[in-house]
Amino acid sequence: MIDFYALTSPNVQKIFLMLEECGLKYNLKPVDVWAGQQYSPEFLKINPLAKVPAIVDHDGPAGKPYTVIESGAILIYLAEKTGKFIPHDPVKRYDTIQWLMVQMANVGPMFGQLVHFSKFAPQPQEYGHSRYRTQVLKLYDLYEQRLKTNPYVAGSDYTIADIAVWPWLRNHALLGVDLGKFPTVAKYIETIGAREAAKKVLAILPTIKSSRDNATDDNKDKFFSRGKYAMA
Ligand SMILES: N[C@@H](CCC(=O)N[C@@H](CS)C(=O)NCC(=O)O)C(=O)O
Repeated sequence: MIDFYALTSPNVQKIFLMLEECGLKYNLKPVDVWAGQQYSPEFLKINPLAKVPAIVDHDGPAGKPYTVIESGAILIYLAEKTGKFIPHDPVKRYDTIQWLMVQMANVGPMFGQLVHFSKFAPQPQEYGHSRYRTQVLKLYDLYEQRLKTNPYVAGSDYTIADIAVWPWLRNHALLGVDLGKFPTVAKYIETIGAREAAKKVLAILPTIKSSRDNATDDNKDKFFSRGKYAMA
């Protein structure tokens, strides 16, 4: 059994999708990061970085419990555990890992910053908004070009590189991205969204309680490391 520490953000959705795709059993352990629960001493023992997702696999390597943090590492761990969604062929395998890293190193941080500067920054942030919007649009274009010649991000197979990027690409409305300009990405979002596992994830997400919409100012400051929590 796997303990899955989660809320509802795109990085968490990747792990929901992977667990559902692999048919793995899991105990959902909600961590309301908008109420500061990521800083509880119990959770910090699991992830000293104070972020979800994290998993504890009670049947880890050598049959012992094993903790994994960072969504990209969790996807690789679960793919290797099950032998699913990571090809054995070396070229396809490294194509998958490369495209997983493109998501982790670029899509997550840039999309996340655009959401921050458009929805959460305290006043209009023209420079931050323009910079991150440009980065996000460049990334949508990267996937548009890539998917014109490949059905899936890493090539011919549906892999953890797709499981990693789908939750972010489907966030186009929140990001203010006009999907009409990226028709191949639009079709790809729809194709993955039609998978049984994805439909299950979309049904689970609204059932998870989060205080995101009524977080206190203090919890927001703590979450964003600002105000009295700023260190510089
Ligand atoms: N690179 C990490 C990012 C995880 C992440 O940013 N999680 C957010 C989800 S909203 C979080 O837990 N934030 C709480 C905090 O920063 O205090 C991953 O891919 O797993």
